[in-house]
Amino acid sequence: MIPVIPRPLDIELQAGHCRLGRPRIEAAAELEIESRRLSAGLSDGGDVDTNCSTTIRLALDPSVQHREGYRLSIQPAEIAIAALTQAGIAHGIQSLLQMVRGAAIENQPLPCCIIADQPRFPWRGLMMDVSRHFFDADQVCRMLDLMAMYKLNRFHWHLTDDQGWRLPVAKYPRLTEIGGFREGTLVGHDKDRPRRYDDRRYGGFYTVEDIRRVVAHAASLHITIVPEIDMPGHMQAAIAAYPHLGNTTAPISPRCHWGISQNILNPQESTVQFMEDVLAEVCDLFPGEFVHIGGDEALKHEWAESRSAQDRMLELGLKSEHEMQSWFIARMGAFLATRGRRLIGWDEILEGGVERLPQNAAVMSWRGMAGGIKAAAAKHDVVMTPTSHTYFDFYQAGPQGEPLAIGGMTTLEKVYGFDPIPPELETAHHGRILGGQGQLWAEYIPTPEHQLYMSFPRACALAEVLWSPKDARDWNHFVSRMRNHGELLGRLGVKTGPMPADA
Ligand code: TNX
Repeated sequence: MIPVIPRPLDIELQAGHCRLGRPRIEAAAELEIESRRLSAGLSDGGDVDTNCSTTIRLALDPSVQHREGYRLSIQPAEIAIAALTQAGIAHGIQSLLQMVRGAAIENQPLPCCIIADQPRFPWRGLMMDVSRHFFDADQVCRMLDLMAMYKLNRFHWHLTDDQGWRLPVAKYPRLTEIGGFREGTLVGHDKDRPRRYDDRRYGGFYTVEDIRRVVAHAASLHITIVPEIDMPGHMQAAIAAYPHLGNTTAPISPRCHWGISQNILNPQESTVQFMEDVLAEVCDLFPGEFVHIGGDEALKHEWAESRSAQDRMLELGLKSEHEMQSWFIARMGAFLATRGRRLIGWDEILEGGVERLPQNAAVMSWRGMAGGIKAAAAKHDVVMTPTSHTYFDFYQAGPQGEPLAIGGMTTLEKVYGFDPIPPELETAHHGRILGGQGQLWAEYIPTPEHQLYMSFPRACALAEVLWSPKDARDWNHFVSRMRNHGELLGRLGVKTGPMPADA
């Protein structure tokens, strides 16, 4: 068996074996980064037989059809990876490295074969919340490396929330100075009463250099970053820093427990301007097509209670607070369009009417798939992120014996059974489903080690769901391919969650 995850599209096993030895890598100059990564990967791949020597050739090849596809050929004395793009070469290298490391663990030579591979979906993502708990640039880069290993290619970076603002904004420094720190953190579960806090100041934020380093590292791995500035709700930290963004005069500070804040941005033109300034800096820092503006869980009580918010609603000719949220989101979409970017938001951005959503905006469907189905039918691109299958902050086992989590239960097998194309979606709209992603909400994920524990092995299952053809999916086969991966991840310093028992 070829122990590659995600399972390749097509594998032709051949007679014979390849003993790698100390391979020579031949690659054109434009594959320099990939070639270096292959050589680094091989040197930590385990014991090599130094008596024989093979050549590994990397080459761009226009006959490979898919942008991210590759062909990997393993012959007794020569290995070749061909692809249309650098990204395709990088994916081929990851497959080869998994095979080499698996073979080293099992003390077996590589079987000769020809693999022809390409992804099912273009958006194969992982979302990291760095607000509830802060994860520094090194940890982000580490996660990017692990994502690349499994061919995940979208890193959704949830940079701001009620509990902490982590993005440096030159024009509004108080966002990080004030919004980046809270006075304490909840101890135990948010549902426990009375609530207890550790009373320790907690926080942090990235520097511009941190962001640049992460963006460059992601680019070298062919991962696109999708930065998120969550608005108009989930803005308590920003309102604490700049109270004129809010609806009341009550003093507030960044939130110390979890759950949904009542604080929401006010709908005044000055606030729109402020957020445009923030997004302008986001566009300067991040090169990707999409900018995520959140839009989730924006409670509307403050708008309902505020005289000036109600006046504004009238002035704009809007009939409800939901319509006002849609108006706000549309303003952000229009601004992003002036920068050549597209807006993406959580499915609440549909609540003021799908017709109010800018036509090129995309939707992330988290409250089940219904929002995604509706958006796709209205010709919006969709990323499927339902709580039922993709919330990696939920328990993966237990709960007895597992570290405290937010709740829920998303086992590895459940993730493996996810399909981003719901059966009720008409075939004509299938192309609107860009893919899916896993969510690492961090209320109950306090450390980098714990973040990796919650991510793996579930991210492996998700990677296969998003890359491999649907009819190639086979739980028992996956479980047997997973066998080496616990050890493989262990060698990279990842302590995973429970691994599947062998079938
Ligand atoms: C809902 S999913 C949220 C997050 C929480 C998460 C916890 C979404 C768009 N919003 O703010 O962290 O639940 O599972």
